[in-house]
This record gives sequence, C-alpha cells and structure tokens, in this order.
Amino acid sequence: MALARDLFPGGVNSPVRAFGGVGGEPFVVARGEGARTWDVDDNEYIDYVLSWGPLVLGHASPVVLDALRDTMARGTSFGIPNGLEVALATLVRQRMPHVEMMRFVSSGTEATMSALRLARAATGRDLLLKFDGCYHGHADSFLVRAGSGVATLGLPNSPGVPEALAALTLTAPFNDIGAVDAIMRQHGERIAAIFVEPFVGNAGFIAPHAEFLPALRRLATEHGALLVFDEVMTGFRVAPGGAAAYFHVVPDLTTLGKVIGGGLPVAAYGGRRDLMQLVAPAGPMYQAGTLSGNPLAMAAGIATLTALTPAVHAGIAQRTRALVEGLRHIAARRGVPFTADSAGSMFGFFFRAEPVRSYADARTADVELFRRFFHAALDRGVYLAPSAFEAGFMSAAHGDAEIGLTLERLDDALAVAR
Ligand code: KE4
Repeated sequence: MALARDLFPGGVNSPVRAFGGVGGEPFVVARGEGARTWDVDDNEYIDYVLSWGPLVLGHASPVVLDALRDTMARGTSFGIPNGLEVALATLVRQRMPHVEMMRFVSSGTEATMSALRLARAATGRDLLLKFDGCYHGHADSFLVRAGSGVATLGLPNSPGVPEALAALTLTAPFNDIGAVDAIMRQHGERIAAIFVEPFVGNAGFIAPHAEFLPALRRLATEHGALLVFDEVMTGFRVAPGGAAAYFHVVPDLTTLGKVIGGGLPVAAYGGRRDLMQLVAPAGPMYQAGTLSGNPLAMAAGIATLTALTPAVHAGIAQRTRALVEGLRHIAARRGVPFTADSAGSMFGFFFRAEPVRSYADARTADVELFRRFFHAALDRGVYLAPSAFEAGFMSAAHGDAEIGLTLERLDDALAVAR
C-alpha cells in the first residue's frame, strides 16, 4: 500500500475502498472465488461487498469466465456495433419492459449523468430533486447531500462543484412525501427530474414506505417532471425485474450498472422510447463513449443475467433473509440495539433500536460500534462494507454453509465489539 499511496490519492482508485469510514488500512486482494476473497497474505474472507454489488454470481463465476474466454479470442474492443450489445439489451428489456430503449455506458456515473442531461433536454427544465443520503455517482449535480463515500467521509458536498450548479439540485429527506409535495408545489414547474434510489443502498440500506414510490410517480406526473429510478445497485438485485417490478411503479427513465456487467465496466440508461429518441445520433442530446458496449463487458453481463434466473434469484433472496434473521437473533441475545432489513440479495443493518427510514435516522446509529464490529468481523474472516453508510450484497455462491459460518463468526465479533 505504500507505493499505492505514492501513486494514488489515499492509495486507492475509489474513496470508499480506503477504510476511511472504519479506520485502519485496507487489505490488498490477491484473488476471489465464489463467496470468498483472499488477501496477499492468504487470509480468507467471506465477502459481502462483492465489488460493491456487481458479483451476484460470486467471484470468478465459471459461466462468466467461460464467456470472457470465448469472447476475447475474437478481440477485446472494436468501437463498431456488435451483436453482444443487442443480446444484453434484449435480456435487460425482457426483465424491465419499461426500458423500451437504452444506451450502454461504462459506469453508473456516466449513466446517471446522461439520464439527467436527457431529462433536462426533454423537459427544457434545469432543476433536479434528489434525496438526502442517496448517491448517484460523482457527476457534479449529484454531489449535493450525497451518500456512499461522500457520507462516509462526512464531506458536506464537494469542492469543485460550482455554487451556481449545486443550486439547481434540490434535496428532500427519503420517505418524506410531505417534503416532496411541498418542493413540487413550489418548484415543480422548473424540475426536470426526481432522481431516487428506490431502495437506498448508499446511506446504509433503507427501504421505502410502501406508498413512497407511488407518491413520487404521482407527483412527478402531476408537475410534468420525469421520474428516474437509479437502479445501478437495486437492478436485478431486489427482484428479478428490479425495484420497478418489486413496487409495480414505472419510472420514465432507469439507470443500471453493476450486475449487468457481471464485474466488468457496464452501465446503462434507458426508458421511454420517446425520451431515448432524443439521444444522439437519433436526436440532438449528445452523449458518447469509446468503450460503451465493449464486447467483453457485454459477454460478462449476458452470462450473468442468463444465469440469474428467477429460481436462482429466489434462492439468494432466501439466504439473504436467513442471514438478516440470524443477525437479529445474535443482537437480541447480546442485548445490542440493532435493526436490519433486506430486499432480494441486498441487505443492511444499523446499530440502532428503531427502524431507519431516512439518512437522518441512519446518522443516529452507533457508528463507533459499527467500526469495532467491522474490524472484529474482518479479523474473523468476514468482509463487510467498510462503512456504516453502505449496503451488503449476497451471491449465488453464498450457500447455507457460508451463512452458518458467517453467523458464528459475527456472533463472536459482536461479543468482542460491543
Ligand atoms: P459508478 O460510477 O461507481 O459505477 O456508479 C455510481 C453509482 C450510481 N448509482 C448508485 C445507486 C450507486 O450505488 C453507484 C455506485 N455505488 C458505489 C457504492 N456505494 C460504488 C463504490 C465506489 O464508489 O467505489
């Protein structure tokens, strides 16, 4: 890590990896296989971060490796239309029919940045409404009261974002329909889009009230704003058809990432055909990318979505519930204030007695205890996200044996940490 610190800011290529939220030094990974990773000292970890979400089949999934091996033999990148793009987009649309048309890009940030530009182009409006603690990548307009690494490092916002631009971003507390209604009454006619993580995964894991997303849908429609579901994290995790299928709420635009790349750089934005037809070269809104639709990345995504059948998804979801239930029992038995939740193969917990419904709630949890618990878990071979403001992820490779072992180790970790 010494040379890494000399080469990269904080020694990392993405801030959350630096353990800023939990203290100490990150381990250097050597390899991964299934539910596990090993560091360069050959310490083994059951991995619940899974590259921050993409690896829903686990590390080095044979079906993904086979697809990559087969594809790379024919070349790695062309910048020319290729059949794999069509195949992956078809799989996405089969699972999310409301994504009538889409554009592949190479990161979630590109996807949300482009979706915001499209919303502004389509409506001729400038304002964006997002929610406290939600993170939509690091494009300027979204770095306002954001979650994930911004929350982890306690950054107010980010220097370098012009005040004039930040002023175009309005924020409201997640799950607070009254606050959204008031903002829409006051600014609705100038709001291009309401952006939301349908389940928040970047302030810890926070589920919406049953009526929250339907209310956003109604309010966006009422005021002529677009509703954008940022499903970069929830897509194909909270349900086979993502959060839109989970809640039967249809957004105008959707952003995707992580799982659709199976560990390679893929993301996408898409939705209503009339909106996507505005994107160059079909329309005037410009967006481009050298490696968009990269064949290797497409092949990994195709292998992943193909393997992620509803039955496989249901199995992962069941084991995710078992893990969360087991954690609840451990905390209760040890008398530790604790709340946990899950949806599909995503989960999260807070050291706080009452359920967490907003970022403000999340910030009242015992972050110091989380730090001690994180390290006690890591010392016992369980790698949780190194921040109290992140979600956990499961894979098809996390079997009953891994869950049992994890609960044993975390029981011991909590005994030490509390
Ligand atoms: P990327 O630009 O990091 O590919 O995606 C940005 C993004 C957009 N939308 C949501 C809902 C996201 O969760 C993300 C990225 N998530 C973080 C983890 N909380 C990525 C990890 C990191 O920043 O290194």
